[in-house]
Amino acid sequence: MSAVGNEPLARQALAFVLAGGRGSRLLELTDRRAKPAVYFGGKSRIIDFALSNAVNSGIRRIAVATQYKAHSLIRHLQMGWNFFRPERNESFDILPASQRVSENMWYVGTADAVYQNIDIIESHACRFIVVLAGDHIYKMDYEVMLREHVESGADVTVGCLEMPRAESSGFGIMHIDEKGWIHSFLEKPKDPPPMPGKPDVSLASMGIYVFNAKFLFDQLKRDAEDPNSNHDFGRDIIPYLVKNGRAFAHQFSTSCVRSSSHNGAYWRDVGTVDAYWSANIDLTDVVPELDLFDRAWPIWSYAEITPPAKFVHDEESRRGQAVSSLVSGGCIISGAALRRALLFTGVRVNSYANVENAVIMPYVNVGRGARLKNVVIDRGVDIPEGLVVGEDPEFDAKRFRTTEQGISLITQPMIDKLNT
Ligand code: ADQ
Ligand code: ADP
Repeated sequence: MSAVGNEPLARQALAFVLAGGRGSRLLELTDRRAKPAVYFGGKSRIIDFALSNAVNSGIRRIAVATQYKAHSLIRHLQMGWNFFRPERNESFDILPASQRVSENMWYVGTADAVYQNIDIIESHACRFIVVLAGDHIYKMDYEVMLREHVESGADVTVGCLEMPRAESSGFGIMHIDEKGWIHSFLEKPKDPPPMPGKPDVSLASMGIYVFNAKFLFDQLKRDAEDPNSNHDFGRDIIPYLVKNGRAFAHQFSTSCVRSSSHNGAYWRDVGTVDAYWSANIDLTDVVPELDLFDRAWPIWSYAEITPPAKFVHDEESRRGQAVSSLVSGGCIISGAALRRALLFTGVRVNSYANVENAVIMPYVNVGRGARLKNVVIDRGVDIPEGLVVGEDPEFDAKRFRTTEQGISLITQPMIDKLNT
């Protein structure tokens, strides 16, 4: 075997992370930031999962395409992910839309986001391009997928997983043969076809792809000249290759996770406020499905230096505690009681406050005596003293953004309106 043959395939790959989408079903959470920049899990942002997977898999060349409301995302990437060194054959490129081909040109679709940066990617002379979405929560070893891609001899390998058919109409749905070759691919079908013998299950694309680099560049150039194309991987490139090329399916399973955790093949598209709330609150379970404490597969991030979380016992109220909760650095829980709460950095909860089933983003202040239940609170919100949320659904719906599951999303403009 040649020297190159012994090298992990990940070291011959560039990860291209698509991080331009808004994620509009997250409502006000993505008013000011792109979905990949939304906070998750107490210390991270959503994009940290795909980037950590890339780094933990051994990939050392990463490019991130940004578009919608990218300011906080770019700041996060610069602060937290700026440790790649060209002299070690590493690179980290942030590629904002509208600055490349022409000044007015935004990325039309996901394939166009790669196409517009082809010269930069080509300059890294990689053998494989791993296209990733920057908006999913999961742990996955892309080296396993790369190996399958090489062994099968495919032009493209698509990551996929089984999913309840009823929940799968927002995904690319495929049929594969017993060897794993993809025979059909429908992007977001209204009535998703089931897997053979499994009427309630469909095989869904995770929106992640491995290509041989040269092959991808040729396909992107072909696609760029097609006037009928939307220049999108899911709508154009993948369906075309399923018909005209060799497209292989890589099935996401526990064997794709090289880590000591018990969590199996955890994957979430936290696309709605309900899904976002649940995935965060699940982390307060005794043994959560997603193990953030797993040192074999750390989730890297930009972390502010903060003092430890502090719990102040108030003699009068006899409170000052959080149970079944995750509390980040810089938080002060003073004379308040928390249950099943996830607190990001720098949150303050003041005396007599009661907080339950709550996801609270950085630097929120919860005023004295507030009672908050089933909430997601955006960064920096100042919750007034005595505010009650989660006890009267009709009243909540008038003041805040309430979801099907009865979660209230609270932002500062909503609080400001209470007083006018
Ligand atoms: P969607 O997730 O709906 O479906 P899309 O909206 O294109 O596809 O987003 C894919 C990724 O690209 C996201 O991470 C998003 O942030 C980013 N993105 C979107 N537009 C972009 C742009 N113009 N520039 C840069 N980045 C952009 C896709 C596939 C489906 C698959 C699902 C899995 O098309 O087949 O099932 O992902 O979630
Ligand atoms: P983060 O995603 O880091 O929480 P912020 O909540 O500070 O970021 O804001 C996200 C982005 O929105 C910022 O990077 C900034 O560009 C913009 N922004 C922040 N506050 C305001 C505001 N009050 N009005 C308009 N834009 C804002």
